[in-house]
Amino acid sequence: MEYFDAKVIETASENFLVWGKNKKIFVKMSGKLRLSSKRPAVINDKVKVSCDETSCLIEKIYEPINYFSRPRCANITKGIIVVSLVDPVVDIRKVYLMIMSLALKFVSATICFTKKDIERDTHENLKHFESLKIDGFPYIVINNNNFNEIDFFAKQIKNETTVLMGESGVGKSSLFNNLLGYKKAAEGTINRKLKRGNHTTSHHALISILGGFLIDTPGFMKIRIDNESNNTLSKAYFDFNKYATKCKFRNCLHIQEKDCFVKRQVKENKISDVRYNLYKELIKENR
Ligand SMILES: Nc1nc2c(ncn2[C@@H]2O[C@H](COP(=O)(O)OP(=O)(O)OP(=O)(O)O)[C@@H](O)[C@H]2O)c(=O)[nH]1
Ligand SMILES: [Mg+2]
Ligand SMILES: [Zn+2]
Repeated sequence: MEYFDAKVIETASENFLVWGKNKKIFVKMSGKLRLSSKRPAVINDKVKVSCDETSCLIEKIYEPINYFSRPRCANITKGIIVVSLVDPVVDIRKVYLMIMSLALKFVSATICFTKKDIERDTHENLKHFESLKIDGFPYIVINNNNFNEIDFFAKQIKNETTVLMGESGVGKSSLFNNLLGYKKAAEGTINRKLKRGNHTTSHHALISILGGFLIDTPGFMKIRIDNESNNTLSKAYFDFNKYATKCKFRNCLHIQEKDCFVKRQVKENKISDVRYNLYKELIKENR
């Protein structure tokens, strides 16, 4: 029996592809781990694998720096939230929920609007840009069929482990492939210099890119923030924090409190009202 550490690079129900000992290996979770683990191994988990002559098994999942159940992934340092302008039309509330789910795990978000080539509903979309602009999140508007935004993405994902998240059909895989195309081109030159190949590059679920990793995930429609206390929720609004220090009460939730500096920022349009109203709803739902 042989043991070694590996990285999960693809998952499909009970089957996993891991990268270990400089090759791709198909594995399943060991029976013992299935019974004892609270969750399955997910993409980008670091795992301990055992191999005998016939098969390999995941024996242990190492404690990740963070874990997401939707989309399933681990050890993430950056989130790119992909939202299409049309087909489907973006629900800005879902975007903010995704930003929050990342922020709760100290992961910063970049927003990528796709399908700018399809012109419809312009007025509604402009409103979304405005609120994201006010809140200061980095964002870009792209056309996946004519992609030349590599400078922006290089800046965002360099040395990061990035997950692409968003509803089904918004263009995550298209963006992934566009970045993969860039990677292939860029690595061609590097590899020629180093005179060695890179086996992970051909993989389409997790690729190594720009000193980090990029993960494509299946889309999801629903997103919920569960089991968080109101104080945690208010802290997940990173940009509120810098104003919250000026609220009269130290544990101000920025709802009914007097002398709330955050509420004043909303009035003065320094925090978008769309985002503040969603925050209020979340706090209410959480009661
Ligand atoms: N016109 C246009 N079509 C796009 C653009 N981006 C993606 N599409 C199309 O939108 C459809 C869905 O794109 P995908 O990349 O498969 O979407 P996805 O987010 O990976 O979807 P799931 O895998 O289901 O989560 C495909 O038909 C793409 O060709 C874009 O910028 N412009
Ligand atoms: Mg896809
Ligand atoms: Zn306050």
